Amino acid sequence: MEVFVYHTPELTPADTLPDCAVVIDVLRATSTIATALKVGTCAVQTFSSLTDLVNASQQWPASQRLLAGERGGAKVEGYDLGNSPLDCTPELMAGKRLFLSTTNGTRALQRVTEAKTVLAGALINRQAIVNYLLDHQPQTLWLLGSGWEGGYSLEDTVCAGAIASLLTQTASYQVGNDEVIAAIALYQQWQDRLGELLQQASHGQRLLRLGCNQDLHYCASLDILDIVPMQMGPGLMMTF
Ligand code: 3SL
Repeated sequence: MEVFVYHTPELTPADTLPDCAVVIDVLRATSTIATALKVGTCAVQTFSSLTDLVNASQQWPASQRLLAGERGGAKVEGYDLGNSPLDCTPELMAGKRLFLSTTNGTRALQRVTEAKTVLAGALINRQAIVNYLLDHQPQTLWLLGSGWEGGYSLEDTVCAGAIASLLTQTASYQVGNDEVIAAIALYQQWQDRLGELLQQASHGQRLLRLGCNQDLHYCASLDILDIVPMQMGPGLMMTF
């Protein structure tokens, strides 16, 4: 088995897909997807386009849907929610379908939507994702960071390193590209100060300016959710 790290969707090879892709958007789309599923939403349907989201959500009864939209870190006007995992309470989510569009995370999910298996990974569900990968052993694995508008994101790469460091300690997974080694080194340097790293990251800074301090604290918490969000249809994330 070979593991590859790609920092952004733009850096992935154009004409191929892996057996399994773990899409990572620590701040905050994949942290939100994992949390929403953990607290009882039936499914999270993801869209890169807000228009597509609105059209699809209208096929669903109003009492059973929630619309979550984020652009530039802020909630899209008129939507029920933005993209804060802390808004995902059992009271709000239970039994509902969450329709979600974010700046980068949902776009990264779209890049690999045709892969055989697509998972949503974050620091909060890192161990659950690793357990799945060790049990299922896909031949080729991409750890795909969402980045920010085509650029590198520190927090996604540290999460890729957190996953890869556990996988490559086993005999099952070989290093597929240099980015894996760099991501592991980043994680090893910051593993005891993940909160501090997220605060230094440019998107962390953006969210701090928007008052999202608690989100950063939560998204930096390692291995707190035992949940594996998996794509069950195009863009449709459910629990495994
Ligand atoms: O870019 C994204 O997909 C979002 O996760 C960004 S934010 O953290 O909601 O601002």
